[in-house]
Amino acid sequence: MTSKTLFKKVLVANRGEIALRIMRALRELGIPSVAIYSDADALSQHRKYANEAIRLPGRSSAETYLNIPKIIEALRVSGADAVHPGYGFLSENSDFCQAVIQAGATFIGPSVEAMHLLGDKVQAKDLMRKFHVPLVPGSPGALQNVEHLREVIKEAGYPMILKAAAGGGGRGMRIIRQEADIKEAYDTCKREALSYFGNDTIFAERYIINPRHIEVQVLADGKTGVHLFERDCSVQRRHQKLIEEAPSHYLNAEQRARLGEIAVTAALAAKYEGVGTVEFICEAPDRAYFMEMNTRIQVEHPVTELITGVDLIQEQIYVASTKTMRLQQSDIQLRGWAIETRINAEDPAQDFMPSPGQIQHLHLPAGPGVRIDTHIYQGYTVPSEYDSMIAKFITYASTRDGAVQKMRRALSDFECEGVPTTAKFHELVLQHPAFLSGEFDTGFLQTYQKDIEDGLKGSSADTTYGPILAAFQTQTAADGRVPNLAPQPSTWQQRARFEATRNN
Ligand code: MV4
Repeated sequence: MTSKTLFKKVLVANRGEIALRIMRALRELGIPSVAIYSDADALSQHRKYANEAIRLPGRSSAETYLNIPKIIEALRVSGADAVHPGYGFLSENSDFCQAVIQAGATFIGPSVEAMHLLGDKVQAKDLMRKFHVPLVPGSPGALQNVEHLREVIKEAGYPMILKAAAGGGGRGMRIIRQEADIKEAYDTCKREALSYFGNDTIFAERYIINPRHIEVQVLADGKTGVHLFERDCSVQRRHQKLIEEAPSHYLNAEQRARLGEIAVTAALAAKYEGVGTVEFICEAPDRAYFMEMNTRIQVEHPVTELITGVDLIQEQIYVASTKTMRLQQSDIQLRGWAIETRINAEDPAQDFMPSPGQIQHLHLPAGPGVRIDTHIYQGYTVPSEYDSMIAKFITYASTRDGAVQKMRRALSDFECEGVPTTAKFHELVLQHPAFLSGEFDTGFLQTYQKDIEDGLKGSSADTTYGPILAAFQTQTAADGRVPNLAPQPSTWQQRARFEATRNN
């Protein structure tokens, strides 16, 4: 594939679907992989798939996938020359990056300096301001004290939002709607920033009500960079993304190109190396503001892979090992539409309570335009120790309607017994008129919570929005017929019932 030498062996410091995804890319590149696995993951696929596997004693994240000394020891034992951190766990921890380098290996990600800088939202915004990357209006640097905050509000008005400089992902934010909120919000935000992130630096921004969350995928080598268009992640619940799609229905081609350029500017400002994501909130298609830059491969990277045909993990490994890029902007074309739903072992009818346990029966969807990234198998026990995501369903078609149709088909083909999942919830969202219209923002689930809850409570997914849905389908089906998407009864369930009777 190339005359440049790639890594000789890579340790994957993660678990679950992303560990498998990375090991598959390594295998394609001819690079042996090393797994690390906890006692809770002794029967996991990532352990089996790797060329070598090293046990990290313990079950909790703290004892295993978050334990820097244990992972560095595994790195030494394995002789790997690079570490892929995946997402979550230590992927954005600059101390881990430093420790990997200290051990003589390469961290597959940006430099310690870039990670450190971008991890501090105040520093990151100061840098972006210098490069004319648009920021939320009325957002100065760190707040010195509550008087400083009062002055800022006198200028910018209400509502305002307070965030922790070391935060991200929405934890510890405080909204200020009136003067009476100021003192309490300031004190609470500062206290929570210290206890959650070990750093009490906080900053203020004008609060944008129900923005769209649009993020741009970038790839850079420190000197040059490209963007791979955007993902729209507006369907989220309590800062957890549930559905992502690419491209965004919200942007036209000109706005898309402009946002891509801004994202590349942001990456180059940080001398960024590797794959990264520049997060924006949008209050209008031509008013997108930089929020933060994530220095990892993200959960939702497959939607970008499907619309561009680029294997982001392979490119990430390529850039990390050769320090050069083999793609330029003109190599990257947007084609079609992709949607991802995150299947979590959670019960949507019980406020998304995690539902670990054994998968008694499993049938995964497949077929054209359907990609399933997962580590689960029939008989697998979903451990209670880690994140509850058990699969990602990603569908691809030439149009948004086509990708939605495929996703609804995939979700209804899915059979998973023994562990409640969020699949049914996704079916309800994917037939909601507001989702189908594409006209929604981060307030979607709050606004339509009742519709979805009613759907979960019994009335079948197919009848919930029956009349509106039928109208939509009649409008969109090319031949004017209303397709029957009602889930078919599971033949497995019928067979199981039959066998149970027979064995009695
Ligand atoms: C905001 C905002 C409104 N105005 N900042 C939440 C996660 C973090 N990355 C940024 N977040 C927000 N920042 C200003 N100035 C609204 C949110 C927000 C949000 C952002 C993206 C996706 C979902 C969200 C849900 C609620 C709030």
